[in-house]
Amino acid sequence: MTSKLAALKQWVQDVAARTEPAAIHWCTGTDDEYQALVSGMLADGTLTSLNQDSYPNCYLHLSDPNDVARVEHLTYVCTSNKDDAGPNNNWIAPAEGHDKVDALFESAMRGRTMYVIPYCMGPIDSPHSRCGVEITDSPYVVVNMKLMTRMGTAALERIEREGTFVKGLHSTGDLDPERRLIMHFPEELSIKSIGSGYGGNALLGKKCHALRIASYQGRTEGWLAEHMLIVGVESPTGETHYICCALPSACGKTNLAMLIPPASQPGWKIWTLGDDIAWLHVDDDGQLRAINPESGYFGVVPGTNQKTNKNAFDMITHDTIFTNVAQTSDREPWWEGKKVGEPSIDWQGRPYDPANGPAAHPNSRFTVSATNNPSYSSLAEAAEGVPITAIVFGGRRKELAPLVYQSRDWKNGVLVGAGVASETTAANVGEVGVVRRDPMAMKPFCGYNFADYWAHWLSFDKRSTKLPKIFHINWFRQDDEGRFLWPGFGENLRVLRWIIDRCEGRVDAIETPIGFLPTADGIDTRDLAISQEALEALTTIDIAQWREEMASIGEYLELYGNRLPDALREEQQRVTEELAKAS
Ligand code: GTP
Ligand code: SPV
Ligand code: MN
Repeated sequence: MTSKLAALKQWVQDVAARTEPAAIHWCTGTDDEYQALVSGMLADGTLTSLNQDSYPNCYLHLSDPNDVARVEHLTYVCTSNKDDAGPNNNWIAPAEGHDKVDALFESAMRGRTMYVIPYCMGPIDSPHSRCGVEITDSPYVVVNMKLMTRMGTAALERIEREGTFVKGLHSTGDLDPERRLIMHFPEELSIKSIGSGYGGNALLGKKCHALRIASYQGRTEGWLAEHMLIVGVESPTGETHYICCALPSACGKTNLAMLIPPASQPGWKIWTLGDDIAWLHVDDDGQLRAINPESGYFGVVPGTNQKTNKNAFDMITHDTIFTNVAQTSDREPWWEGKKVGEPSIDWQGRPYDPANGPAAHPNSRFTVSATNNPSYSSLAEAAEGVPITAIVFGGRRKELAPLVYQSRDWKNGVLVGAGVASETTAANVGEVGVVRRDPMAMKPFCGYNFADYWAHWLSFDKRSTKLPKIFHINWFRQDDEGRFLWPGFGENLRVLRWIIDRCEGRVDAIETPIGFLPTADGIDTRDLAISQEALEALTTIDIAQWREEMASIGEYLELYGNRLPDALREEQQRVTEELAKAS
């Protein structure tokens, strides 16, 4: 063991001394290791085998009913200075944070195996990738990390070369929500998570490392870690544009990243680079480029069917781990919106009874390797990433936000991102459907003060000579009866095409105080089943409503006090004045 790995070994020993596992297993990431872990979990009931004829190598995990989503109220960013975490984060001083969480780790792994998982976020040879090691007592976490990250020996070799890695310590503990904490120590590049086995709380490479810790690192190192999908849109003439799109949790990233062009759009192709997280950096030519730190998907299951997302529907028929879905009588996985089969056993393992609510949990998830996705782009492995044409922000809004609009310039685009609001979803515990501010879809994930984050975003104006254009989308506008105005899913390609045409200067737009909206014929609506009224509602704005919205954005920004960048305050004031003039 080299001196660089000695630090890792020492940490593993220290953790073992505190948590007292029965055994320690260093993960290599091989298929044999995966199969052995699956067998062990099938034997002890952690996993159930699904129908191996129709769903080969698919397994079901039913989690504790108290442990089915992220827990933002139990998630902390522990910086030395409270203001560095900002009003957007829960905070405790690092020493106190360590004491509190370490107490819960005392003997937490007694009788269990402790797994040491070296992993690499991003292509294994990319200079933009970052490594981590997660220590966990959950074999379910290990198999998920195997599907979601470049895990095992190659990552350990990179750690040995570089000598640096993010330390993530995880234990499922006793799953008591009172004894659950997700703690981040960005100054130490470390994470401690206990009391939950659920995705974002337990797969520490994902939100904890690749967003909270990485966003903090990105600020000091000059890059961005974002809650964004990366998608390639190839035209019939073979021109491909790459777009990054930030949408809050359960607001359509996975679906957009692998959409299938409708029959009315012949010759168009979609390539998936990533469905949840993008790391963005400026290359030597001043071009913003993105890599996806992940190599698999932890996706929302409900709503996935042949029509909405055939790519996902097909890719989860084999080599998939399902969490908290229902089962049919012949042990196929079942969920609301699947459109085939009937539930027989619900997500809590009970005989299905509609009186108990949905058969699958609304936040039930699939875990699959990206290689299962037929639209996976080989460029997802490119060390330099892909050049980004457009950045798109969005939210889930019944009202107000139009289908799509373009910001005026970078500064205005940062305001558009900072002003994002969205209805809450089942991805976090708590009330669903409440509109809240979710700037850049990063409210739960930014590892430092949003004011400093917006300043960092604004600074890219000077770092890059080829900045992408910034847009805002909303697939979720509803009519008075609660029906979606926009058909969504594959038809969203029409909006992506408008975005690309705007970037290429190929289509006119209507200038409004909030930005540029499509003209009446701006979006291709050929063969689209949509009424003229709906289209008009989707592509116009209500100035009075927007004056209220901009005032509310102004109040929100002021929560950040004198750390708020002047440029953002001025831009909010400028738009406020434009709206006043227009009314
Ligand atoms: P996270 O993994 O939580 O970050 O979610 P996500 O942003 O990847 O969301 P996902 O694509 O999984 O979609 C969440 C839910 O929104 C699913 O139930 C989808 O069926 C639904 N959805 C996605 N795209 C659309 C759309 O264009 N229109 C409508 N009406 N629903 C959509
Ligand atoms: C999200 O909640 O945004 C997810 C799922 O992508 S989790 O990994 O749990 O964060
Ligand atoms: Mn997400």
